[in-house]
Amino acid sequence: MDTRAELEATIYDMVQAGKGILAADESAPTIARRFAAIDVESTEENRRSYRGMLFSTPGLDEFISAVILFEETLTQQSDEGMALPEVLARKGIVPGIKVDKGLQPLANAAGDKVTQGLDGLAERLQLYKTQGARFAKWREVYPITAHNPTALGLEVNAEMLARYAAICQTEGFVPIVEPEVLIDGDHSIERSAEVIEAVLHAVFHALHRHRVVLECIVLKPSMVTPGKEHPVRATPEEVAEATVRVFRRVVPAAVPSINFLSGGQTPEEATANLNAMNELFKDAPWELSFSYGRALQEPALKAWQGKAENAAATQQALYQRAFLNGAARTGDYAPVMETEAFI
Ligand code: 5MM
Repeated sequence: MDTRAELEATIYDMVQAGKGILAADESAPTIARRFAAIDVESTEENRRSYRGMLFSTPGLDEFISAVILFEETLTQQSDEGMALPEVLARKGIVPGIKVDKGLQPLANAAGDKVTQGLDGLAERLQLYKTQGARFAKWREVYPITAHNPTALGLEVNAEMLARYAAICQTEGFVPIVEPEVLIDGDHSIERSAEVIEAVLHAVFHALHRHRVVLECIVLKPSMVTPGKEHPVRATPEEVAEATVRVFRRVVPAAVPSINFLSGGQTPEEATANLNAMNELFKDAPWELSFSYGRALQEPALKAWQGKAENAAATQQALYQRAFLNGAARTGDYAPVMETEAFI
């Protein structure tokens, strides 16, 4: 298969009606924080056991088309001795890999950050391909303050995402392009809209300069919401309208799928907001989907508590959130389903 055909086949498998992406690519410090919240130590065995349990959830493939993995997971095995990427692939779920190496402060742009990891990326992708990965993910992070993101931050982060995406496509990997605009702060929904529009404008300009094939990327952005400390919460309809208004201005219709991150929204908020977008904007030019980490995993982690005897409850909790977000993909979710669907 040539590279373009490989990219198209992967996009076809990743972007499916009624399905979205599970982000299970927490780096070592992040998974340690998630486990600490349930009083579980972040050992390699605990991470293997937890992720193996998630990926073996019966019926996961009904609502999940792809899973983003952390590097270590590519070489770990299930309790039955099968490589974890293979556990997913056998269910028809596409395994992918987070390839960025985390954040550093951006020099001369106080408050902004930039992601590391471009050195040797092509060679790493060649190895990851032999381990079963077919797509990659890279995250840039933008804080919102009175001064951030700076003009320099917008430019440098966009350039990093575009260089990463171009390298991925050259190696036959579909790039998930993740510009995360943080929800932290007391900013208004209007300020969030202004920043996200500027961020995406810069990102798509850079993707164009680097000749990235837009038909073969997945965009993983933040929704337009007020900051977490803003006194007024927005309704799902307000979030949907503000988000789609901005995205129509700056995301070309050639992009097949927008898979939102949850970014600190509660699982219920993330589902309701996605649902409102699909209910109100059935004519949107892109799929409006999810690539949630916390919003899919939080209830599963609470159910697990690090105990093998809670495996069935853990899988049930993940399946329920995947089911509800599957419903949100078509605008068919209702909050009442939170309690009714699985009793
Ligand atoms: C799952 O977390 C991913 C890796 O984060 P770190 O590098 O900080 O460990 C992260 O990129 C995640 O995929 C996105 O933030 C989306 O996850 P949420 O929880 O925001 O939906």
